Amino acid sequence: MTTPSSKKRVLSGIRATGRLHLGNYLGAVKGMLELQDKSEYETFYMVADAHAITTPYDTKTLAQNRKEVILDYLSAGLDPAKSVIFVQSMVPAHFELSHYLGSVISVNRMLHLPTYKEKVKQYSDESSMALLNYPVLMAADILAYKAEAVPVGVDQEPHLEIARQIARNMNTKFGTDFPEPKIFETVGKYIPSLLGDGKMSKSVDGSFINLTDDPDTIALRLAKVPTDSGRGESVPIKGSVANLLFFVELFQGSEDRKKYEDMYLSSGIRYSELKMDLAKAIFSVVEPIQKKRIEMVKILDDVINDGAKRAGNVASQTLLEVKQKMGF
Ligand code: AQP
Repeated sequence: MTTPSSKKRVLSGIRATGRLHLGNYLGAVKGMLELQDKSEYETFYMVADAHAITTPYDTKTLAQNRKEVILDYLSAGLDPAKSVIFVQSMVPAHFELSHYLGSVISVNRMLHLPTYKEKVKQYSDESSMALLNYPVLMAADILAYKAEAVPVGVDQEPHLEIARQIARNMNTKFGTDFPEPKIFETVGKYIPSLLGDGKMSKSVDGSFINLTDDPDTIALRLAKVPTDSGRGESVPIKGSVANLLFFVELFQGSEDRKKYEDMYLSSGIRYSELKMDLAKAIFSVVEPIQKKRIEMVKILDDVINDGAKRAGNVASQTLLEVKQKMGF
């Protein structure tokens, strides 16, 4: 098979299920930004609109969400001069490749994935074949570009393990030359929910802060974070207070965190003050992104059309190679 260019390829994507939150930004987009600036990488970043239909969705908002994610990408600093930015469904080779890749992984393996089991719990009446097939399509997304690095949050690691297994099986069975893709982690690889349990997630109300939130909204969301008396014999290591301290460290630094920990063990934390300072620190990170967003609307359609062509060229070449190797 033909080898990719001498540069290492990178693929990542975010589902078109709503506005990006701090978890998506810190866990995925920050890693995308870091890699697009390294000359040894060729970066492909998509909005995963076909993955959006694996959980209940609204046909009327899908088109809007698709554009919002690309706009969030551009405003956060993804640059079409450095990265191929595209819409997944505009590159049909992903879907055809997914079918071929599905032949080298077992149903049983998919049924036992923790990520699948969690989603089935969340959407028990609406868990579909598309949901079960999600990791195979994700493997196709990655392998279509023979990507070696995948900047995503750690919640995606079980899916990457599937992609590696599929790559190995394809190489052994059909003599393809897929690299085994590895996660590219960031400092914010796991951003916890504001509510205390689990990760920050678009589909869990009260768990997230969006990149597009204004200062009042951020303050309001933080105001709803459950707290305790602010004082105790040991600093909580899990739950919403522990998460607040994690956010303080992330946005204000470890010295501020230490200050609050000392207060917890002595005079007590006044959460209203902590939350006010934290809201300001978070807004200072998202404000420049929000300002850039207005400008980016002008180039959106060109980016989408150009990205589809550039991604399509690479993905259809891989598809052709796979089909030949598999006897089509
Ligand atoms: N809390 C998080 N911390 C770090 N990274 C995160 N990611 C998501 N949540 C966190 C990363 O963001 C990227 C996009 O994920 P996705 O498109 O699969 O969306 P998601 O994981 O489905 O995001 P949500 O918010 O949890 O959406 P819903 O609620 O719709 O399922 C991935 O790289 C992911 O790791």
